[in-house]
Amino acid sequence: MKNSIETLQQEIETYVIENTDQLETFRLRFLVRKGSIAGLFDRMKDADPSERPLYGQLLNRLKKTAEQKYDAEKKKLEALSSPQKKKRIDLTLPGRKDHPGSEHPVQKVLGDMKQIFRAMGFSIATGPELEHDSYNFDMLNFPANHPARDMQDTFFITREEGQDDLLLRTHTSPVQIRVMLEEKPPIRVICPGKVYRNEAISARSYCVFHQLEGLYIDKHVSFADLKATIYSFAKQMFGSDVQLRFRPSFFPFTEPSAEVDVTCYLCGGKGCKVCKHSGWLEILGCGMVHPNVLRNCSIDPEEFSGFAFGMGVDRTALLRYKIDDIRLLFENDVRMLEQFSQ
Ligand code: 2U9
Repeated sequence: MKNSIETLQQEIETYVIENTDQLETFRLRFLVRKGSIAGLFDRMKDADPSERPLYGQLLNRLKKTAEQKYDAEKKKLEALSSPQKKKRIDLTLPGRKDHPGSEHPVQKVLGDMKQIFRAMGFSIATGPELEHDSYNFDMLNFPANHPARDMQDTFFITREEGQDDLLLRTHTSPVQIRVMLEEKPPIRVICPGKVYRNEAISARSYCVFHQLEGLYIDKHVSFADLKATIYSFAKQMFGSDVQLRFRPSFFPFTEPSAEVDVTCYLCGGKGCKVCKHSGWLEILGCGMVHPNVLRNCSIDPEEFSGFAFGMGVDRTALLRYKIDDIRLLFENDVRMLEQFSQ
């Protein structure tokens, strides 16, 4: 008797009901007056009286299982077939809002810069952000005691006696070194990317920022070529009415070197808070590639010359989109990013 109850219990639990016919077969098999559960109740009278309470309990549980399964499966089948519950598409509903993401303000500015240089015949090169000390400093003619090499300014990753240290690049110039080592002139590349400096973080400066540098090497490249390229770039980028001025400067990797200002494109050169009432905004640094740098890359400075330039991208993004804190560019807060979805 106990075995029969257990076998039936298992049969009920594993019984597959996928349609109304199977549901009805289930009902007829187990739940009707002449079904198998009722049959077992009838057999109770032949059992040992001392065991009847236990069998009664087991049979009641069996009956309950069958009834619950029947009810649940019936509900499921009804839900599937009921016309109101069937999923119908309401074509009058407004569409769901799309969240396609948006281009980051820095990428928008970088995109414009790249486009201008691409049209002038520059190709784009990228390289690793984790760099060798030699590519970041030595090959670029930085003297051994240059302050930029200081732990205070540069994020060194490894520093081992007698080995080339690894660091987070402080400019994208090592990418141009890699290009010069691999390709022969003429070379005309721009190198956009992230760079790292160990600086105090504030609304105006951050430990990571974006640069775009450029390099042009060929026979007879002159400072006039540099000026023409920068003029063309600045007028396309900041407005055809901006004026430029070149101020003498110094970088280890260029000689002569200059810094370039444009008339403030926010106040038209009249003077405002952004240009600190000077009427000018500094946009980039540039110069003729130092002969030592060419030599370090096995390019003969007697045969070839070149110019290079470098600019920060983030400040232009801040000014263009009226963002007052550089940190907002790196936090990826969707409330900020959503504002650039057009
Ligand atoms: C090679 C040779 C020369 C790249 C240059 C600058 C001048 C420059 C700064 C602008 C603002 C960096 O983002 S910033 O802080 N850059 O002033 N960069 S010339 O010169 C090179 C690069 C590579 C092989």
